Amino acid sequence: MKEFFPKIKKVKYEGLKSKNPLSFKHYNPQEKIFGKTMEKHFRFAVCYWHTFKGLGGDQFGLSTISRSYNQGSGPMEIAEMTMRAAFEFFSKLGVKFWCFHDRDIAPEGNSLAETNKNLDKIVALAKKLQSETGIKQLWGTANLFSNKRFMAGAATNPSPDVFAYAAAQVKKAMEVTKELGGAGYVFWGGREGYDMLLNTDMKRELEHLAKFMHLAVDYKKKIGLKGPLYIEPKPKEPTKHQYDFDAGNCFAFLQKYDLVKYFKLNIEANHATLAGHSFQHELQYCIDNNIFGSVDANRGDLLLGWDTDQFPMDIYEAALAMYIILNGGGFTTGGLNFDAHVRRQSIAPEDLFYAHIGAMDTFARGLKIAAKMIKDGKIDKMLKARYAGWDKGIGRKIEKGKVDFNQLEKYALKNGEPKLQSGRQELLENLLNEYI
Ligand code: XLS
Ligand code: NI
Ligand code: NI
Repeated sequence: MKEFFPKIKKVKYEGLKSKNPLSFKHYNPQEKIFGKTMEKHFRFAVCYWHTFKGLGGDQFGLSTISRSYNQGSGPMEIAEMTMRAAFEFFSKLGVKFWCFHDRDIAPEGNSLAETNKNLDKIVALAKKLQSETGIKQLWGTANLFSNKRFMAGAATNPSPDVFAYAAAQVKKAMEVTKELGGAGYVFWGGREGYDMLLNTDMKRELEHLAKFMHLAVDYKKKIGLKGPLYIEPKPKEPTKHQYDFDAGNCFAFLQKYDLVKYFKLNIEANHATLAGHSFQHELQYCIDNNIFGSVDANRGDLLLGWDTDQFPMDIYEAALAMYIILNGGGFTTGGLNFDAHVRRQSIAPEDLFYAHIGAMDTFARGLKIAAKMIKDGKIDKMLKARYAGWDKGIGRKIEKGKVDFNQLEKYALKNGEPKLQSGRQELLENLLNEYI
């Protein structure tokens, strides 16, 4: 069998002493943390679009990267070679999951029927490779944003014909996900948003979006697709105002349209920061509201204002994220998908490995640091102490709904000025640095 990464052998855990850049220094899949292997903690996934279809193009220039699997006599041959290259990559890297959009893996034909046929052919190959390698699909999704037919949205398009086309595409993508045993299904509302309100009936568009989601729920039940549906929030890009702005905004939408029980969220780090939140904020918000599902791990750039989708190499960020995820009970059906691409100057095939190895090691360190933070318990103790007033006396009465404004006024008049307590931010930052 032809190898697409002939210079790369299976990447192994070699520990800190190793000088081999193609080895893990921290990610040891079988090492247990809190009784669970690292492999199970993370459920790492490689994304197909950036890793195999991203070739370094940007708004100012075309591709910089050429891959051996991207040269062939036609789009179907390229699709097949890319799929084989992808499974070679997953196996050598040692990840157990992958994620893809329908259009990443197979080209569009001249009609929807032909497109579906192309997809079926490649899915059959993917299924075979999955069963040969034991690698599974973390989630499936449909690309409802690249083709020009979706320029004004998919489910929120002013035209019902586009809505119908998008529905047909999602129907098929859900069938494919079922066929491959995917553990979930993602909706990222690529073009679901608007650029100006003078040409947009926002209320109607959001109602259509809800309708679309209900139809998806019905179809999921009908075909017995397992795992949750996920919404992936993002505040802007490609549209100026995306409807799934952030976790809070998605939760309001899900509640208003009676969809909460079918959906969880897929939180992407770079989308969180674009929305003016931290990655941790979005994770905590989801956990607190029981809508935490999966993660698209990446990072943005402080100096750039767009979705740079860089590999997550920041140990602080990874530690804080893992602290929240661990405290929240960890992943169940979801996992950690690297929605990230190598920079356009990183043109060598081995750069794909360096990127993923570095990111997996970063998260492994994050996990170990988070486990130390939890075991030590100092941070949690300080947090609890800060709210201790609510466990007794007047605090307890308020929480239990036992007092009204009159009684609270009486209490305030009698007790006078509340005693202040320090928030201890610097001390906490020092503590965090100690764990790191
Ligand atoms: C784009 C999104 C996209 C989703 C899947 O910004 O992150 O890649 O994860 O459609
Ligand atoms: Ni994403
Ligand atoms: Ni993104």
